[in-house]
Amino acid sequence: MQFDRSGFSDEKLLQLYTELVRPRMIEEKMLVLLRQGRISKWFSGIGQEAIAVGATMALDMDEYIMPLHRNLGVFTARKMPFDKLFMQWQGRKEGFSKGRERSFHFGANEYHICGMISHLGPQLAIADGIALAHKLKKENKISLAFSGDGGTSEGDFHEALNVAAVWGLPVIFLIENNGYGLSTPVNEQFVCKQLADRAIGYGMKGITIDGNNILEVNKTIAEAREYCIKEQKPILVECMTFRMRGHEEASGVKYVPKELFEEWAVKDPVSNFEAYLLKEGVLTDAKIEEIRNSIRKEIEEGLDKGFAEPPVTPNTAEEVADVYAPAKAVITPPANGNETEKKYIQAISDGLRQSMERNPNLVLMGQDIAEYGGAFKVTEGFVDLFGKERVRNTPLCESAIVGTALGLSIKGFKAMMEMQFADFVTVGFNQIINNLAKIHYRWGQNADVVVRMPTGGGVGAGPFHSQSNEAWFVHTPGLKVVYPSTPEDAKGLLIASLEDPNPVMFFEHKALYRSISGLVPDDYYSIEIGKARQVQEGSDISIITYGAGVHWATDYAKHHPDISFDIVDLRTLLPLDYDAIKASVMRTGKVLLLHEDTLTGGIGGELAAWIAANCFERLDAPIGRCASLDTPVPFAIELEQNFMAKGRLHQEIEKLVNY
Ligand SMILES: Cc1ncc(C[n+]2csc(CCOP(=O)(O)OP(=O)(O)O)c2C)c(N)n1
Repeated sequence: MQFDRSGFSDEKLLQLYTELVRPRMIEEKMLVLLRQGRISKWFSGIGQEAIAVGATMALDMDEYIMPLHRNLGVFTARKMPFDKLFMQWQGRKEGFSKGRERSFHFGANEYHICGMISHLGPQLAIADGIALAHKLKKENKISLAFSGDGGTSEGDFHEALNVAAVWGLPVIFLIENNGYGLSTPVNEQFVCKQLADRAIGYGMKGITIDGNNILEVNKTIAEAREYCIKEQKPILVECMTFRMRGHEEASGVKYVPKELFEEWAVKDPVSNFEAYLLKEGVLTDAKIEEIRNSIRKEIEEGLDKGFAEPPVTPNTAEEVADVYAPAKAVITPPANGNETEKKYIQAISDGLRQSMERNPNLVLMGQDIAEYGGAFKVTEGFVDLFGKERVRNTPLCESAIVGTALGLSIKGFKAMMEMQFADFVTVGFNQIINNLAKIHYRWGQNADVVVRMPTGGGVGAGPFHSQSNEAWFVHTPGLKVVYPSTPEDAKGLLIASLEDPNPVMFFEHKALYRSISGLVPDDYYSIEIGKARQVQEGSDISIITYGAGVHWATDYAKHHPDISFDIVDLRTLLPLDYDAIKASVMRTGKVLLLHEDTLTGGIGGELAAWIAANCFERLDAPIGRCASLDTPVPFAIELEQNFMAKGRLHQEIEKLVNY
């Protein structure tokens, strides 16, 4: 292995050596503990340490890194105390995630590390968001994200690189090409010659280097950093290395030919660097002993503290409370009483515009939302008001944009992403469900992101432009799900969603956009998330509903004055307003749960269970559910009408009346 020490002082070389040895020694100790049955699982990075350490030490301490499961060297080079790290791995409360996350699936803002989720690829787009924050603030900083060779096959890899290239984001994408993805060798993973060649397809620079040579890694990443800052562009760096152990210790290494281990053992990053420094006279045997003894001591002390720490005692209230970032329940009333008649869509646009005026750190992203004004024109004229930096057309890549929104949030920005249609959320699903929703519970980082979801049918748009998919998100702790039915609520709730530090899925019914009007306060105001609206009080039948269902119910009530309806517009589906639900049931004793979403697994089922458990004595009839057919949403208008819950409303109400 050829080392080139030009530009490296003796002091720097010693520092690199110490940081390189530390993860190796920790891992060797962990492998012993694993064999003794004192720890449960270990993903080894032995043989790859030069990449994590060399890269981390080329960055400023306040530049974010998105590491993966083999990058202990990132955590140690960022000076995370070993005892706390060990407690993290052991699931202790004093670790970095209060015992909620395993191994390296955690982050810590004081160390500028954003933790991975198991899905690997989603890390990359978070780096885009962080780099975008640097770019918007004109800071000379970069972000760095890791991927394995296996991870490069994920769509998230492609999307993140493409966004970074198109937007000119200072990101270093670093591939650790260690020959295997679990048991899959690289020739079954990709057929390009080098993974760095993929950079060409994204219009960015790509280089391949020896990942086992710490000086080469450190120098390359330092230069890449300068390049990203100066050119305001991303770069792809592929580090060739080898995984000297199994995917994780239990998986074994039977699938790897023995010769490969022999070939790569000779290229070991630690022993080669040590030998080089001895030859250069930078290290002596005594100095090596001194460094290793000091690390050994640190490990032993950390283990003593870690093993002494008792297992976590569950506190259910704390577990539940930490799912969400604390949200100030400040409700802003409009400053004056002026109101204007507005369509539902205008009210949304109004709320968004006023939020942009109030929050200079709010960034809007979505397909065609800039000059074109969005598929439904919600952001028409916004570019002129706020500029293209804050009103951003995105490439067609929902997953990367949700990830970018999270990256922005980590840097203190607020982000709104417009799904062109709610149906397309499926391709951004993982980032929403697993990153946005869980991140606060996992390691205390919030996701200050609103995803706007033009939803619903009734407009003859077929199976992929008509779905009601709110129930998918209601089932995900950590999200808030808001679904207004009137212009006034749409504006006030959108403002509240943008003020809320938590991720909010904001559903806007497309069929209401231009069909519903109402008086809307002119000023900025917010409406509390989690509070239902009593549309009308009555004594015969409760209709508990939301979205288009509110209009179906009120229309029905208008045409049936002989029945006294109590209509509740839930407005927020997560968290639900159980007080309002209960109060309504208490007034009537007969309940119909109405939604446009399909029946099975819809929110009506959850509400029915809750009402049965909490209002049983007051019920005078079985709880009714009126929902759409359990089929995809058909295109032909006759079929769609047949699909829609609305067509069965009369029949379901009759059942309750006649019970
Ligand atoms: C989306 C997803 N699919 C499958 C897995 C299971 N899995 C975990 S690690 C891994 C291999 C990753 O290989 P690579 O990206 O090369 O990283 P390495 O482990 O070699 O460092 C797989 C398939 C996963 N974590 N996420």
